[in-house]
Amino acid sequence: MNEQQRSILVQSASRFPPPPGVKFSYGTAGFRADASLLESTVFRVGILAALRSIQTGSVVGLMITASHNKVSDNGVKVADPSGGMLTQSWEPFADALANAADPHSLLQLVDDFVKKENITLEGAPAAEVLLGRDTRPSGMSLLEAAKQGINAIMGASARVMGVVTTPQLHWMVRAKNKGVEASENNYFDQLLTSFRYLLDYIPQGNSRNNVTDKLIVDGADGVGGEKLEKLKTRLGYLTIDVRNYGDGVLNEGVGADYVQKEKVVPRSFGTADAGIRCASLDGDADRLVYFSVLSNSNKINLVDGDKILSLFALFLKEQLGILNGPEDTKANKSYQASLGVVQTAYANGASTDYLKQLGLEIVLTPTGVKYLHEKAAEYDIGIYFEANGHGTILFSDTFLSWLETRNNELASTSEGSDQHKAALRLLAVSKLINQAVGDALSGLLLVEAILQYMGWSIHKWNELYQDLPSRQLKVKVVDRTAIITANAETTVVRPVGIQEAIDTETAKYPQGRCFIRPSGTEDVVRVYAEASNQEAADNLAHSVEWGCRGLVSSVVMLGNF
Ligand code: G16
Repeated sequence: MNEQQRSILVQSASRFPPPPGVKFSYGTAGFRADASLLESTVFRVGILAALRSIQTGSVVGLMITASHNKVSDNGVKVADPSGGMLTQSWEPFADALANAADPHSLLQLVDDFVKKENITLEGAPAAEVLLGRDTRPSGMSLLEAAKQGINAIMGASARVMGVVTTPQLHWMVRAKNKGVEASENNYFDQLLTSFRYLLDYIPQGNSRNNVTDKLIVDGADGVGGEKLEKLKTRLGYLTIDVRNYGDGVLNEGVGADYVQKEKVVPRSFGTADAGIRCASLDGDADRLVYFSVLSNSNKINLVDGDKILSLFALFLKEQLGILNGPEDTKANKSYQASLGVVQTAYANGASTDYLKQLGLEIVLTPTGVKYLHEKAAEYDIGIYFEANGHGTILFSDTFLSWLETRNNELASTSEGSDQHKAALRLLAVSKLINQAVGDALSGLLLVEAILQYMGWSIHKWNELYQDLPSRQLKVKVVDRTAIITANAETTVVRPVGIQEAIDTETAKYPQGRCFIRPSGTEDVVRVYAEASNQEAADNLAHSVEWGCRGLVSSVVMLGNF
């Protein structure tokens, strides 16, 4: 780094001193904390994003959001040139940068890092970072801090995309690096065109008349509701009633996280909505769950991420089957696409059993889209979903180029045949569903198109399998980092003794399953329990929660279990 660059860095950093006594960690989805603590962190992530853009010679993204967290929190994460999450190899640098005590230690860190990564700052091609934020009031000043961080690296510039959903920003980064204009209009166009394509290829008999065209969506009082309001005016078919799109408090008694965890109706929904298909987005619209309201209480029938995954898996498997044609002609088709499913330990046991029965390969990873996405990318078609509604479908380049060729062949030899339509549907899905990250808006349109295709109501969909009763709780402990897990978070390896205690407790319940893990987005330990009936699942979760309350640093009060 030359002297001018060094002095710009030190001067800018001195305007953003870190809050004393706070340790930041790039967790499940970037940095998250009370918004008042985040200015220095966001500024420093701006520096990191600019360096990543210079190193890769591509556009990267920086999103300011705390997604499902409460409105007073905020957060920041980086989208890599592919549109996916920041490469994990840069996370230790992000941690070190966020925790550097003063501008000179920050300068030293940057100096060491650019040498280690062979990043040449002098004469580097212009770097660009797309900046987005959700609707949190703290977002505006944090966006300014991010801009200053980016500008502190010579040759780097920020392009403000404004208030966008997290998946929109990821989509824009990916699009820009593929030479497509990164605009909201283009994003909506792509979604709408592929959605209409899918509707055009619904087999006769499975007609739209079998499914009600009405959908009610809870926008979590965040950015997703606002965007859906815009999108729906261009949909043509499907009446969407968007509720909670900005008047109330973000994520308070609303949103996908609330609905999925509490299993009750969100604000503005009630028994008058019983029987209608409903969906809920989270605060930055990267999660989606469906539900139907029960007629006699505030309870719901939840259709979670596992069921969305199952619906997608069923549809894609069927389309691949049609495309391949009858068994005896398979030899001619040369390409058997691999279809894989990725879940986490939160996946309901009944969903995993169902997917196994479909004959699918299932892989488990730790919580966090960055892990699931990486695994899903190993297949020709990789479907990943967390039970909380975060997920997407990835199509490999190899498979897509084979599919394009096959589609062209079919168009000339048997246009309009079942095989040709299956090829067209698969291509449309690959364009509709966000290839960068889980996206509630594109996921919602795909669900709607598949329900139309199947001629299914939400109730019929929900009957694919019956969830095992489960309960999720969160516990405040003294130090959640004292808990270390292994085996995709299903086993606690430290503190020693706690896993045995959980196992002993779990063994008391038929079909019992239970695990604990430290959250990467909130200062809590999460407890998940599943059992043959709701009371048993609740009891198991509560007794393990009670045991966790005894976690003091690395000392476990096993007697509490
Ligand atoms: C983020 C991640 C998800 C994860 C969720 C909860 O979601 O993107 O992969 O499931 O946090 O993580 P944890 O249990 O570690 O707090 P979001 O929607 O908040 O960005």
